[in-house]
Order: sequence, then structure tokens, then C-alpha cells
Amino acid sequence: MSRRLASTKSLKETLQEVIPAKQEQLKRLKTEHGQAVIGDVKIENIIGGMRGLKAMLWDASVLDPNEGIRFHGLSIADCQKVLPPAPGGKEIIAESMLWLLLTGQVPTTEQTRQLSRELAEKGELPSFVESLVDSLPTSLHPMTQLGIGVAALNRESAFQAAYEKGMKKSEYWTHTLEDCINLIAKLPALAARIYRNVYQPGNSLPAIDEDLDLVGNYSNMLGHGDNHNLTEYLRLYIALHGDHEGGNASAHTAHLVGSTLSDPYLSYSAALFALAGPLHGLANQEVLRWQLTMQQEMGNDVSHEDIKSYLWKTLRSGQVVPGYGHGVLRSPDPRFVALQEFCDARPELRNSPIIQLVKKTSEVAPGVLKEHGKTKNPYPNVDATSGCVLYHYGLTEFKYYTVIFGVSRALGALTQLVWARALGLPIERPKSYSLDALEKLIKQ
Ligand code: CMX
Repeated sequence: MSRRLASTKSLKETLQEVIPAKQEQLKRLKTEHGQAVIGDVKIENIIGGMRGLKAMLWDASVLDPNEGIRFHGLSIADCQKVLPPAPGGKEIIAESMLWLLLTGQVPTTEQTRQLSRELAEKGELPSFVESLVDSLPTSLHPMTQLGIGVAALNRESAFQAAYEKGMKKSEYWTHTLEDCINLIAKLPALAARIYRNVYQPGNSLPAIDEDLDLVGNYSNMLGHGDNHNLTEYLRLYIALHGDHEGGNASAHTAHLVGSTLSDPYLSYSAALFALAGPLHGLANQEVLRWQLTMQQEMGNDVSHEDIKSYLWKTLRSGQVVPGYGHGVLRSPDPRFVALQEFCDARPELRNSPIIQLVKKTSEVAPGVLKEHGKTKNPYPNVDATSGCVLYHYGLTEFKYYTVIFGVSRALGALTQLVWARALGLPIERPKSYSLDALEKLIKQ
């Protein structure tokens, strides 16, 4: 992992430099250690959603159960120290996180600005996609609209066009990169258009400002560009949520579909429909709903004891406490910690009743969940606070929250598509068994 370089190399040039060493590393692993055993497959893995099975290559980030996520070895705190922010901002931005995820290197400020400009230049939607999205009923869920829009963008796929002409395998990654950058560039305009159509019909979208970063433009197009604190929050949230290693449902879906050589637009469209599931991308809205109900029932001036009894009420009614627990993490999610620090540093959030309630709940819930004794991780995850901050800042449309997550997750999922093509990874095809076949295997 290289630290910040005094370089003006473009993203593609930087990738061109780092890819050969990774290709060598992969070749060495395959030829010298292809038969090395790194774990067992248990029946519980097969019937338990492949939980815990070490079966995927994902290079940009690794999730440690106790430390949380690291992006090419950098913790969130490290990233906050070294990744260049937007002009006039302090938070990590999508461009610097994307550069890190793709290349394993910390970009210079100039490289980040160049990437911002490139994304802004490529940010406009083709007019047929605008007409398509405008023609969708406003009652159609924003995530369905986002998936449709992203899939339609594949008419522009450089990968598909080159594949039809018969490109060499060694050229796959360059066309994939072109598509991925183009898609990331267009996501804010697409996502904002959906927001305006559904929630503010008749309001036209501002033009993309080539001097602004990706999320600065997104915030502008959502109609919140004059709220610097919300824009900064969106920057942090979108950068932090960009990647969470490979096994989560959206990232894995992009990887699986991409492995068939479907282009990045189709692959990421599929990923968005995985993200739209209530077990995956919707938790932030569930937390908000739950905390608002708590607030309505108990008022703003609640004690720790009041929250404790509310938590037990939720648990006794057979529901999960939203925003707590995790499939991999076994300690407080550092993304939650980073968002809490963001809240603590701003008076309007420190004084916000909903944010105060989130904080108080996080002081009580782990003890209650430990006493309840079911969840393997009684600590808050990122979603314990993420939607509540949006709500405080006036982005109150719950159903839209997963769309923002969808803009974010593209950073990691599309990074991995570039690498999968650069490393020549094959089509995914795990072996499956029937229940009877499993019984037979056990008897053997
Ligand atoms: N409240 C109450 N019970 C919980 C719980 C919670 N927050 N989290 C887990 N449990 C329960 C499970 O439902 C399970 O119960 P059963 O044995 O009756 O099925 C038991 O504890 C063991 O679950 P686990 O192994 O600890 O957790 P899983 O890996 O199965 O599930 C997750 C992980 C996130 C789905 C789960 O913790 C949950 O439902 N949390 C609330 C929803 C949420 O916040 N989701 C956001 C996840 C954030 C992200 O993915 O980034």
C-alpha cells in the first residue's frame, strides 16, 4: 500500500502501473498454492446462506469482525486523515475513496480534482434515459426506477460494443473501467431525477457544475446544495458506505453477474435490486421509523430506563432492534462511530432530538441485547444513525434512502468489476447439492 504520491498520473495510468503486479500475485497463488486448504465447508455453511465461507476474491477491502472495515489496509480513521476532501470541505469524498479502492493508492489533491472534473463532464444522462425515467409512474419505488435507469444506460456500454467487435481478453479491463467511470458519473443525475420526479414534481434539475465534486453536484441536484453540512454528511456517508468487502448481497450480485461478462450497467443494475431487499439496504429507513415511533410514544425527554423498557417491548414482540447486529462485525461498527463523531462535532446535530435519541439508545441497547442473549453482535451498525441524520437535515423521504446507498455502493462493486476483468477471473459457478445428496455425503 503506497502512501500519497506527488503524482499527476491519471486513474487509468495509475491502474496500468499496478495491474501487472497483482496479475503476477494471482498467478503465483494459483500455481504455487492452488491446492492449499484454508477452511472447511460445513453443512451449516450450505444451509446458512454461505455465512463464514471463505469463498470469494475481493481485493479492495477486508472486514475484520472486531476492527471493522479496512480499505486496502486503511481504517476509516486513516482514510479521514489522508484522503483529500472536496474544496472547502473536510470529509472524505467519493472520488478519493474510488481512487483508493481502484488503485490501492492515496490520490493527490490534484488527481482527485481531475477525477471530479472527469465525472462532472460525463455526468449528463442520455436524453432517452431521461424520457424513460420521466415516463415511470411516481408510485414505482425509487429503487426500481434506479435499477431500470442503470440497466438502460447499457446502450452506451463500451465493453459490450468492443466485445461484439471481438476484443482481446487483455483489453477487457480498460473498457470495463470506461463503463464504470461513466456509470458512477451518471448516477447522481439519475438518482436526483428520480427524487425530483417522485417528491418534487415540476422542479427542474440544476446543471452539473464542473468545479464541484460528485456528491456536491448530487446534493445540488437534490435541492440541498446550499446546506453545506448536509452536503458534507452525504460526502462522508457515500464514501464510507462505498465498500464493505465482497460477500454482502449487492456487491456479490454485481460480481456474480459481471462474471458472465455482462457489462457494468447490467451488473450494477442487478446489484441494486439486491440492495432493495429489506434485509440489506432498507435498514436505515427501518431505524428511523422505529426511533420516530419511540419518540412519539415517549417524547423527547426520555431516560435510559424508558429506552430500556422500549427495547424490551420491541424484543418481546418478536422484532429485531433495527440498527443493531451484523453478519460479520462483533464490535461497534466504525462507520457508526464515524457518523456519531460527525454528529458530535455539529451543534445542530448535537441538539437534534432524533440524534440525541439515537445516541442515548446506543448507550442502552448493547446491554439489553446482551441480556436478551440472541444476537452475536449487540452493538450498533452504520444504519443505527445514517437515516436519522438525513431526516434531521430535511431529507425526510424514507423510501429514497436506499437510492443514496445505491449511489454509494457503486464505488466498491464497480471497482471489483474492473479488477475481476484485469485478473481474468472466471464465471462464478459454485457446486450445489440437494437435501438428499447432502444426507448421502454425511453417510459417506
Ligand atoms: N435484535 C434482536 N435480535 C437480533 C438482532 C437484533 N438487532 N440481531 C440479531 N438478532 C437475532 C437474530 O434474529 C437471530 O435470531 P434467531 O436465532 O431467532 O433467528 C439471532 O439473533 C442470531 O443472529 P446473528 O447471527 O447475531 O445475526 P445474523 O448474522 O443472522 O443477522 C443482521 C445479521 C444484521 C441481519 C441482524 O443482526 C439484524 O437483523 N439486525 C437488525 C437489522 C439491521 O440493523 N440491519 C443492518 C445491517 C447493516 C449492514 O448489513 O450493513
